[in-house]
Amino acid sequence: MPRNARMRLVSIPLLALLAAAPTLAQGDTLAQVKARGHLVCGVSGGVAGFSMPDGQGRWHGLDVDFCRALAAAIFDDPDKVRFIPQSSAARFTALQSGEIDVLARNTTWTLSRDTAAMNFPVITFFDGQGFLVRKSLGISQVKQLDRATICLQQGTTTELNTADWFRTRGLSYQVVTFANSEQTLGAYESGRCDAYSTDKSSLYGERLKTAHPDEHVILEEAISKEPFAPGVRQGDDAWRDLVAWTHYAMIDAEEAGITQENVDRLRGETLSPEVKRILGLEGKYGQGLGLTGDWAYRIVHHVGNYGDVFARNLGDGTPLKIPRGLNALWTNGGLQYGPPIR
Ligand SMILES: N[C@@H](CCC(=O)N[C@@H](CS)C(=O)NCC(=O)O)C(=O)O
Repeated sequence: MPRNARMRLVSIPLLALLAAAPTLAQGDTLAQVKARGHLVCGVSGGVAGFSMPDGQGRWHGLDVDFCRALAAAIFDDPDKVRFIPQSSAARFTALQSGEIDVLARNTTWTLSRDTAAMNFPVITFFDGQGFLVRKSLGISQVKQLDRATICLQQGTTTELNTADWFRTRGLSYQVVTFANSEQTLGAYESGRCDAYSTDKSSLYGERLKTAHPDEHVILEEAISKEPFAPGVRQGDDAWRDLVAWTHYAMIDAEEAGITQENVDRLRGETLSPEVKRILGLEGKYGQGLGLTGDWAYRIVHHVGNYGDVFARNLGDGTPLKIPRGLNALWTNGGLQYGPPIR
């Protein structure tokens, strides 16, 4: 099938799904969330480090903590969130119909998604698409997957990037697609595919779910840009601001040295004007967001700064051990940069 035909096949369902969304939710999401008494957050059903329920049904991960941070800012309570798992195919309709207030689900910000029906206020994690292969294949580069069969998930950017990458290099490949990561991993493990492709950050956890993680390797290369961003509905600027500034508060706090561990102690010390503004001790910066002055303090106190959240869910102290890489602060050579709270 020519490349363009394949692209059309993949992108039309997205637009059709969005157009067919039952009732378009309207209006003031923050007011609705406050009136309801909790946030409803769309997450993935099981991506280790991003959103995954534990044995007790408690959700963990970077996306989960982002939703908890929003709840902390709004309610002073990070537990006032309901998590609703979303498949890759259904996630955008769930947002459109109002089933969820925000989509925090390892979702890549692309132009077609942004212009079809939603907004992406801020990039919370910079990623790229990778490949998991058996070590016994003896390969170290993606181009060595010429003539390979690749397992991946439907309705994702992974599908589109793979087509681009192999076709532009004149390499042949076969794709087998599945509706969720459990099926995709199952097929890869059963030997149906030579490689499992998805966002590199997801592959760290997927590899650990295999029966023998040591027998598999994530290739070094990333073949695409996958900027993960929370999704909100179009036409609600106030909610979009709050979602963006929730992330920026965590970045600015990290840059200013305000951590979950020291934030309460700091409040009693002599502080720089910048730290005072973040903690809500100077100025009225919560007002513009429809929140109290201590909104950013609440986020760090209950959930942590971005570095705390990264370390807890993805860092060296976790089984995933994902390097900060592009997600380091800009002051440390990364891309995470928060505009000033002032
Ligand atoms: N970032 C890509 C891929 C996102 C995606 O759906 N990844 C899959 C593969 S790890 C996933 O989250 N699966 C979780 C699930 O099926 O519950 C996108 O936005 O299209």
